[in-house]
Amino acid sequence: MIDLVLSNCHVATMVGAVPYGAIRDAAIGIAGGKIAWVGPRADAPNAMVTSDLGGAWVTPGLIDCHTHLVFGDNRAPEWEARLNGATYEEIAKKGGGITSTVKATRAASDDDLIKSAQSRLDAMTAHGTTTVEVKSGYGLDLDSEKKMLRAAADLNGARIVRTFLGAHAVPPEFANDREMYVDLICDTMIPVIAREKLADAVDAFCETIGFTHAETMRVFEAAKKHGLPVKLHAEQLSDMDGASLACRYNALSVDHLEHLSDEGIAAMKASGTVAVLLPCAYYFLRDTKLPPVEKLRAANIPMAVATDCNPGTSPCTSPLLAMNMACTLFRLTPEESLRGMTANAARALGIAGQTGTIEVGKSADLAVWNIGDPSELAYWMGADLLLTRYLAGEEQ
Ligand code: DI6
Ligand code: FE
Repeated sequence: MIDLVLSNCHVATMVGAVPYGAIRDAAIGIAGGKIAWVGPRADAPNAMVTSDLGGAWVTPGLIDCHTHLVFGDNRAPEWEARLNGATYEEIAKKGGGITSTVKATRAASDDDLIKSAQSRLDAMTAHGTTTVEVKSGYGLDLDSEKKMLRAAADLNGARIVRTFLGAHAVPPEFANDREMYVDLICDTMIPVIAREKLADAVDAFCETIGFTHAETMRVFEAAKKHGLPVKLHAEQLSDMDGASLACRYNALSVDHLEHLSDEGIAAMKASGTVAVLLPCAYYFLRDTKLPPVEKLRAANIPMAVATDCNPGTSPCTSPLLAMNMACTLFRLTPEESLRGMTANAARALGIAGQTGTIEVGKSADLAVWNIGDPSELAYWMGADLLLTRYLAGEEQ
């Protein structure tokens, strides 16, 4: 029996060959929190309840597949310093940057972390997000990393996918012994986090100001040993050949990719790894090196788009703004940007069987929009286009 039919709507299923997988004048049937039927309104099944959407568009609920949503304080002063000429790397080397957020995050109570992250999540969900990936990586000791991951699980209003990012920066107390910090990640943090099921994947920051290729490999070995899939911040500020490394571990995604090489693209193609593009970080750092989108497109590599919400390089809580920037800055088409925030984002999180498209059997995670065409989602900047959301069939 169908519980609810959403009727009198246009549906961007994001499946099939027509643009947006669109079905006009459509209906969606929901049963037990899942999509049970989708098709032309004239053929819709009977249901206990029918809701008339008045000609609105329905898309899959948006999936923000790369965020650092949980953190203490913010870095507005550092941003001002950058406006006056300081670079991100200079600030990081002086103990600012990620390290200053680590200090604030360690000092924050569970409650502080949850409250501030919840208010950012509320802004995201108001723009149609139904799934958010949340990384740790501002604790950098076992207890503080666990505190972040627990805070992420306590957030309300969206499906939360958690990623352990202990290899985000070397914390100050290990500044003179990086190897010991990598030992701690591999021998203590990953085993505990895997055993206590506090994360769904392991990420690392492979970068001149982050971790070397060899250190990243050690982290991935530990993840593999403990049954956790990997992803990587790769080729953001320089080409460290991180994408190829990650693909040797069948990474779900490699993220940023401004400096991605042809070898990296070939490796991604072979391993089916998703390219996660983060145009808000590119914008906020006033970067000029564009990711090789045309080559990714030509190689048929699935591209996802995310906010990268974090206090240092992307204080962005709008998935729609990320889509707009993916188009204006990176030259994605509006359809690619929506696919990047739905179907391909689900792939980047390994949850494509559950959400990300409007297909029978998937969770009824839906966003209902006040627009005349799906391209408007990426077109308007800062507009409130969302009419309502459904999460597992429940109106939010
Ligand atoms: N790359 C980024 O853009 C963020 N983390 C990372 O590895 C920035 C994190 C920060 O500056 O706090
Ligand atoms: Fe990031």
